[in-house]
Amino acid sequence: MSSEKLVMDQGFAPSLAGLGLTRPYKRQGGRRTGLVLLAGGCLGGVLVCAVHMPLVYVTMSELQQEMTELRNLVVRFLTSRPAPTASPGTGDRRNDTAAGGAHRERRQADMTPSFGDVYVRWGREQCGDNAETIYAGVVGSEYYSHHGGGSDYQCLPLEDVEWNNPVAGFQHNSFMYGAEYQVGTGYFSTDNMESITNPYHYDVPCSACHVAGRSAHVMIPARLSCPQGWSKEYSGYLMSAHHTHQNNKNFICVDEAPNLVPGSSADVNGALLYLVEAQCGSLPCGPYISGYELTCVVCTK
Ligand SMILES: [Ca+2]
Ligand SMILES: [Ca+2]
Repeated sequence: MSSEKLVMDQGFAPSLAGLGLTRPYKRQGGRRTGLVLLAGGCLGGVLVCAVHMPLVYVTMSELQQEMTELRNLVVRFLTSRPAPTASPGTGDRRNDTAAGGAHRERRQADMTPSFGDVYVRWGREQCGDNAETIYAGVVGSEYYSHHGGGSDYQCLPLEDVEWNNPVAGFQHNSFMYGAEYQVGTGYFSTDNMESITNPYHYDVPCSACHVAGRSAHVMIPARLSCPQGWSKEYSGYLMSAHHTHQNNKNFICVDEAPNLVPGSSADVNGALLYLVEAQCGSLPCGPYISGYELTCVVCTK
């Protein structure tokens, strides 16, 4: 029995035929460049293997060709399988009706990842046209002259405030106060102040905003416009605490045409908001001019 016949008789070639490979291997004595020893199940010595297992001689070019065919088979097998996330129901597989198509579209829509980003619009009780107002609120933080406590400004909702086992009176020594504008006329637009022209001492609204289809936001100080490729949410003035006050605050971007909390003109202090002026010398004096009030913009992408 020739080596070629041995291969065909002992099942190796039929097993390839089952995978779609029907071309038999041929011995080519002059160009034996490769040797494949099928040793699966062979626990004996080399001679036993020689008797019970086929030695298949193939040229390297034939081996490469067979490997290409195997790879193509695997690719066809994998690409012919339906994607798990888009797999329709049994009824849909049997009958591609309009209802089945709608069902598939609905399932695909349900599984389409939705994403977005959130930011606070300081000074405005509603978000812009392209954003959803998650809630409207008022700005709060620790009292301006307290040495400790929280430091950053918060946007506290006005509606549906919820408590959990509250105890009347003060026991815990950390506080939240409302915030007031500490800025007079001449900077902010009065477009959204009703008939009021001076925002000084008025309390500060805010809104939490969700923008769909965006994955990032950035507040850029000293800018009123966004870089190319970014969408402007709003712009305004940079504000923070007075530099001599004991309670440090963060910097926030307050809308250039802010709202005022109606009826809040009383000077009761709390957390305070001041415009921020540049100090050149420590900042580069090229772009930054000492005494100028810093602007800001919030951008999404
Ligand atoms: Ca006030
Ligand atoms: Ca100034």
